[in-house]
Amino acid sequence: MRTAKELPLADRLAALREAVEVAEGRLDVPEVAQARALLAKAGARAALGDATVVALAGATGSGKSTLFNALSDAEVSTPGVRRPTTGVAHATTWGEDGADRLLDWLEVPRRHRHAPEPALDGLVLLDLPDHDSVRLEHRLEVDRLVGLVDVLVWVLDPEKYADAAVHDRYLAPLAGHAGVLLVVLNQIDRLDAVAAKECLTDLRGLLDREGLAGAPLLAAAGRVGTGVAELRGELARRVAARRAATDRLTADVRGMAAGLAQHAGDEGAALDRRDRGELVEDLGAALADAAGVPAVTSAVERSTLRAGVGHTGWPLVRWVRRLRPDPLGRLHLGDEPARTSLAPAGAGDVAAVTTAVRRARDVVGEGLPQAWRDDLRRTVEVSEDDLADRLDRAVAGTDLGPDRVPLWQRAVGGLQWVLALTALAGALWLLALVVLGFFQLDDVVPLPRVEGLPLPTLLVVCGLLAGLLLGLVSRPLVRMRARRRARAAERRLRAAVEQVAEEELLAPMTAVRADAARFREAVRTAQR
Ligand SMILES: Nc1nc2c(ncn2[C@@H]2O[C@H](COP(=O)(O)OP(=O)(O)O)[C@@H](O)[C@H]2O)c(=O)[nH]1
Ligand SMILES: [Mg+2]
Repeated sequence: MRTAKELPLADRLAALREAVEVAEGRLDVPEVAQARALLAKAGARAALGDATVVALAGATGSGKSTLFNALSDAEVSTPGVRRPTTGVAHATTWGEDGADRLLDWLEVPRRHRHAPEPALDGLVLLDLPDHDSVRLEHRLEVDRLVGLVDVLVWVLDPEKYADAAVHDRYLAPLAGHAGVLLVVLNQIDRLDAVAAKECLTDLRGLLDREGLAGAPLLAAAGRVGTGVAELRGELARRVAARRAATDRLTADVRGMAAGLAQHAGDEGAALDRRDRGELVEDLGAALADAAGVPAVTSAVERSTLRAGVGHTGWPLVRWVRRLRPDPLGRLHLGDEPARTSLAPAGAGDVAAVTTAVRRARDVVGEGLPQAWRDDLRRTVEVSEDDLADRLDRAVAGTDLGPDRVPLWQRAVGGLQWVLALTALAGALWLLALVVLGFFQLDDVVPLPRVEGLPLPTLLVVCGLLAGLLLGLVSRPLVRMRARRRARAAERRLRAAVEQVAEEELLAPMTAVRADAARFREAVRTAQR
């Protein structure tokens, strides 16, 4: 049944190890710890050589000890007794080294060494306690050893061979392990030929239906020696192949991988770049509001407007304006340490972020099994905690664009000064005329006139009017520039916020998805 292309056990174990490593700390399922234990078992067993550990298991009185003694050619285990000693396994070993380290690892203290018998050299045979013992510790010992041995010989008797407890608890779970199981229908001498045949047929059918068609079924009568030679031959074949340990571990790993596969899911559609882009945009929009991007944008606009009016307005108006605080300055952007004085996000904005995050989580988690979606939820919760802080720093650290005074504003500002000085000169001239008038000297100096109007009056009126007009004309341009600068700042702020969305939320989320894919691949390899 073994194909030439079958994956070597080492590769299978490596795949299982990778699956465990990816899943540990992510998947909250018992299978991960079980797989970790299996890896430990495999590592320990591999270091103990290629002996073949076979255990005789079965119910009280099925004839395990009798069969064990017959195979051991010695009274190692006393049949028909239920002293406390029957709660521990007995071992008979074939071969030179006595398999002491292996038996130490198996924690089987009672050992007997069989005389040299080349066909069975390397066999370690165990007589297990009764699986149906009234003593819990005996039953636990059975389960422990059933998990560790390479080959299980399940001894059934004609009365209880169909016992549901045995089939459900021990045999059916070995469905993937048919190679490691041997079933013996013992005490066959108690049936006549017809009944024996019927019994065997019935049992065979039962095993086949349990997925154990590959498990050999032998008839035996340990007390009279029937079938013992066949059983010995069956064991000799397994010992000679020196594969029992490998086969058992392979079966274990495949079974374990099948258990993990329920958390692996199917190949979901990969998250393509467009989906990702949409998610970042969606998250970014919600985060931008929560991070106060509209407030900063509006402050940039008002601040630029204020500065522009300051430069192009009538000089006296500038002074008044300068007394008011800069709306941008109040937000303390770009201070060290990088923190803003923006108000914390309102409940509505926080709710919008929560909704956007949940939406992203659903998209990223689509098609993933529940255990991975749970991990996704935990991952996102952790990310959300540092979010406000990261966002504030991102906003505070964003370069809002150059706030140089444009050349035209400088030119207008210069012109405003010239006009103001012109008006001032006219005013001083008029003042001088008043003083001269007081001393009755106003006729001494001739008053220049343009089109009949006195020149100083013209200077004052024109200087003032032109200044106010220039300020008014510049206003729409100043406003346009303020809006442009605000838009540029908003673009930069949104980019910074999207980067936070990408790094703090989307990256951890997609990392979960990537791990789920790695897990799926590894499990698939281990199970192949
Ligand atoms: N008729 C018959 N009796 C058996 C056979 N094997 C064991 N017995 C008897 O069944 C009882 C229980 O045997 P034992 O080997 O102690 O069973 P264990 O509890 O499974 O270890 C003893 O009295 C044995 O003599 C057998 O093949 N045929
Ligand atoms: Mg016994």
